[in-house]
Amino acid sequence: AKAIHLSDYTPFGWQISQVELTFQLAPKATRVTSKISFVPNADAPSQEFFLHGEQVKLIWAKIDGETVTPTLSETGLTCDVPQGAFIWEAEVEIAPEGNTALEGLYMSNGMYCTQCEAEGFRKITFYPDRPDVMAPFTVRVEGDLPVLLSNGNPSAQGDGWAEWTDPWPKPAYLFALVAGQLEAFSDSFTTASGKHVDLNIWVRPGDVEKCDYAMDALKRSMKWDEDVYGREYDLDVFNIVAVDDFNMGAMENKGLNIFNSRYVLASPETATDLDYARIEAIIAHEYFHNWTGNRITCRDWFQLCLKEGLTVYRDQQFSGDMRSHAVKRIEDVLMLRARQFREDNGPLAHPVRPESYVEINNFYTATVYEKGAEVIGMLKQLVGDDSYAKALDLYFDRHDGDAATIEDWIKVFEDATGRDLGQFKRWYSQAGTPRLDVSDDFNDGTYTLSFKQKTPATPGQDQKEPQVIPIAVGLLNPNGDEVQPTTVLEMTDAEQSFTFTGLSTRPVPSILRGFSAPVILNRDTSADERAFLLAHDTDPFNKWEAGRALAKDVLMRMVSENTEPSAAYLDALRAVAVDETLDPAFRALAMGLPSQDDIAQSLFDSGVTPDPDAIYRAAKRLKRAAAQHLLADLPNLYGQMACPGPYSPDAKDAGRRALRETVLSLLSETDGGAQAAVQFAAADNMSDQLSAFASLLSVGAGDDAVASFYDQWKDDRLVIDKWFSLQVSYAAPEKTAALASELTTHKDFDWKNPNRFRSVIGALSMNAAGFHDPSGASYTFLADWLIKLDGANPQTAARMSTAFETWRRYDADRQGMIRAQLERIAAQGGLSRDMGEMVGRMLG
Ligand code: DPP
Ligand code: ZN
Repeated sequence: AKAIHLSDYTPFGWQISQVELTFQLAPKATRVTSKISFVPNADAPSQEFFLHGEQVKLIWAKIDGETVTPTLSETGLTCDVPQGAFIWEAEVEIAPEGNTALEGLYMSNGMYCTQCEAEGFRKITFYPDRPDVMAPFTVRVEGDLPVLLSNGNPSAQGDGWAEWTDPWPKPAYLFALVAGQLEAFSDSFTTASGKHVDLNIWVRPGDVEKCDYAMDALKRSMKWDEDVYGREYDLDVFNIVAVDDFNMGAMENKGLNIFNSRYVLASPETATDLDYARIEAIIAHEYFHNWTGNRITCRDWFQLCLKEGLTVYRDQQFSGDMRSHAVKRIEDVLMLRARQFREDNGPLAHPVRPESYVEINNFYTATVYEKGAEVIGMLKQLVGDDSYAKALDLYFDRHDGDAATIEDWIKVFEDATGRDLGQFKRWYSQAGTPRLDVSDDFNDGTYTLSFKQKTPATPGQDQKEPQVIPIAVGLLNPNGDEVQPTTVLEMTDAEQSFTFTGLSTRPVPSILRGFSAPVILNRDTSADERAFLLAHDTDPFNKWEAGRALAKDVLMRMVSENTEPSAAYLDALRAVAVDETLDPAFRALAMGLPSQDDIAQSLFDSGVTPDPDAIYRAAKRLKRAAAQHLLADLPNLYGQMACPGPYSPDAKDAGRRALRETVLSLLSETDGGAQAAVQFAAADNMSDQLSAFASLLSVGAGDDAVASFYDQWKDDRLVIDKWFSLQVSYAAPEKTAALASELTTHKDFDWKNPNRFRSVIGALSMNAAGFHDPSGASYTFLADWLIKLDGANPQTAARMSTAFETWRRYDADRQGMIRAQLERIAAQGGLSRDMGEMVGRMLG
């Protein structure tokens, strides 16, 4: 398949003033009639009239009422058209029932729904399916179902039909249609200017009582976007629909968001604290897209980070405001390192704004989303809060209704601040995680910090230029008092030094506070200094980071030198665990060990070939040592962190439960799961039940729980997803592949459902030691399933293939086995464009 390049962008030759669609729904043969008013685009070069269309059967087409015979191809049609404005009409037939790719119009449990981002609309009808073509839509839905929904406001309805009008011009990827046997959980919101908005969350009957938290999150999001960004909602109704079969988390279709049901439905009995937090964040994310994505959209798919980076940044700000900024920042960085750093340091590395792609679905990545959000956070630090607010106002003002670019985005910051951001733009074009080496010097009251930045080569980019790196720094004196509050150093050169004067003693530096830039900081730091910062740093992120670095140093030495767990670390761990001045959520995060994948990457970076078994054993050993060291404190802490009263998903109680979970998991190492079994039996909420279940599985005492959990929850698909995934996540390395394989024969294993597929095959790829078991069984198992799923759902299959992206870190045997699997996939006949591109890049 051919690559598409950013540099080849040309505007479409026409604009569309109006779209009218009629759907006659039928599972095997849905008819779609379109009437589209085209007007020549004076700004575009002259070109052939081409409409995208895939897997749609053309019944007839007319131009200005006269039948025409277009030339059809696999990807669309061309047709002779008049010089000036004209009206295109066509009728096509599509088959939603057979659509297992879950892109375009498809069916999920008897309900019709759509997913059009990025290029699914072309599977619904012939259309210029590109984001820079924006138009107002009117949609008539006909079908023998009680609920018939589309974008915008309801404009008319009757028996078996409904008509929707969306006055806001939008690109086709924001189109949505839903029809089914649905019930609404309803509420309303009054905007700052007094406009009444009906809010509905549409779910299957029986799920209505699981919508209150999502609704509450929606109302808080609407209010927050008014308060913080001055953005009001712009339609009379906002609908959300929960569907069980969905490739992604959720989708921001104008006025009709469609969600993977796992990010909507929650009750204390069935959803964990983490589920609640994710629901809040994703409801907010999709709602915030109404301004950053929908009112201002992307000119082309290379600009995806324009809407995603900004919207992730906004949802992170929101979650921080709703919960705790310190905890949220640590969680976001954990995720960034786990997913984006991993991507950025392997064969799939690409810039935040890629310059070419074969299949755009492969670029909905941690780099575009999470690094895209980091870039905005850096921009805000560099210009300051007031200028950020000014620039955003200008962005909304200047670009409302536009399909914009990163250049437009940067320009509003330049115009609002008078700064030249030319160098900053490299964050969008250079892939790879910059390494920041630090050295320091103290002389005569002057403290000097010297930095060197270097970004490793990534595919297609051998040479990197220096980037603008905001380095937030504070200084402590040896008593632990802050002698220099946080200041942001602006590094622009490859090597640069900064001085602090008037100091009476050599300070202890706290560098990259708040994780002010997405870089890897290298500095020789003693365990004592890390322990000092863990105890005294006033910056909560760096306080946590000091403990994390300490744990990482210890684990890496345990792996590569087979040392004993260090006493200094265990003492520091205990100090944090029992420090009642610290937020329990923070303590839980500070007590967590770095992931095995993270250790593997760090070993690899330091020139050591990581052995996943050795890492697994060292992590186990360290956990046991920690459990022994804290033994006297654990029962007490466990009791202290109980949450009296009815379950509340708020951050305070969730933090206590998180710490209690950490304590329980340590306790289980010493009591063989006795306390966990008690908690499992007594739990009245899913957080407590699942954490007990995990502890039992992790010490190999989970058999009874596996059986009883299934019996209790067999009718709740979202909970059964957890049942599948937890077993695989905690399987012993040599048993992981066999267990996963056995679970795929379970009667509830529905491989065409993406959530269920991920709960087994995805969990396998996240169980580091199990996935990399030296037998290679997991590699073969994963490849078999990727091949099978690719035939039905290329998008989800391709995403899951990233399990192999780290393959070059490992020893020759493992590399050989993974390469063989990648080559086996590549050799399949009829491989999708999605999978073909991914495998090709990984084999690179
Ligand atoms: N645009 C969606 C989201 O990120 C993904 N398709 O919310
Ligand atoms: Zn998004």
